[in-house]
Amino acid sequence: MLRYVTTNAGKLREAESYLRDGSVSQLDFDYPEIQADELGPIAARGAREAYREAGEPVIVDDAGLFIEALDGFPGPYSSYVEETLGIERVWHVARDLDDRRAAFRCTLAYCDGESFAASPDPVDRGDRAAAAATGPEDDSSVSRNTTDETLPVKLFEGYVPGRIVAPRGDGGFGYDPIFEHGDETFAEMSTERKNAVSHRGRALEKFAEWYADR
Ligand code: ITT
Repeated sequence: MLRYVTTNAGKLREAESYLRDGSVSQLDFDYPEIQADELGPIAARGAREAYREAGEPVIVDDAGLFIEALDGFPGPYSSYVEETLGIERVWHVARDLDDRRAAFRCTLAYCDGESFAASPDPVDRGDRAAAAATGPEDDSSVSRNTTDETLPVKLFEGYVPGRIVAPRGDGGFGYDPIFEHGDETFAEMSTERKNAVSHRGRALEKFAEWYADR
């Protein structure tokens, strides 16, 4: 069984709705998130940790809100900022900006302990550099399944542009009420409608296509 690794019920709802066939079940595992400027390395490291915990195929979902005029803030720190500031105050910060364009990004990381064509660098440059430094001369560190650091991980990315607005809507979760795409906020959309346009929906689409061939 494929395990969707998240503590966030909203993410799970969207993944279950997209994949529909009951092929995923939640693994409520709070993997240690490394500090990084990009989502890829965080998700890749998380997928390895989660695979070690679960012992079966896992997908880790790391997402964030990137506000253009704030150089991508809160980005990979979105979770911390939601917990500390809260979305109302993120709206207050964005309210005075001339340009309120923003984007959601999602990176899904898949790991099943097997060898496959893993995502290339710079996904986990640090891990592979470390493996290369201690391992043999050839590039077998990419495909061998010997240590957590060398477990292959496949990444799928999704992106959706929008803008920050005053909170509207009761659906969704997290930053959805302050993120407008078209003339609706994500919190005003049904799960299916959000999945059809969202960062997570796009990443799930890429994953589902790849997984069907696996
Ligand atoms: P897990 O790590 O356990 O999956 P999390 O909620 O901490 O749960 P992230 O670190 O990926 O997950 O999320 C970063 C923040 O972005 C967090 O505050 C989420 O609520 C928010 N977020 C992620 N996806 C979102 C979405 O589709 N709509 C609105 N907010 C979202």
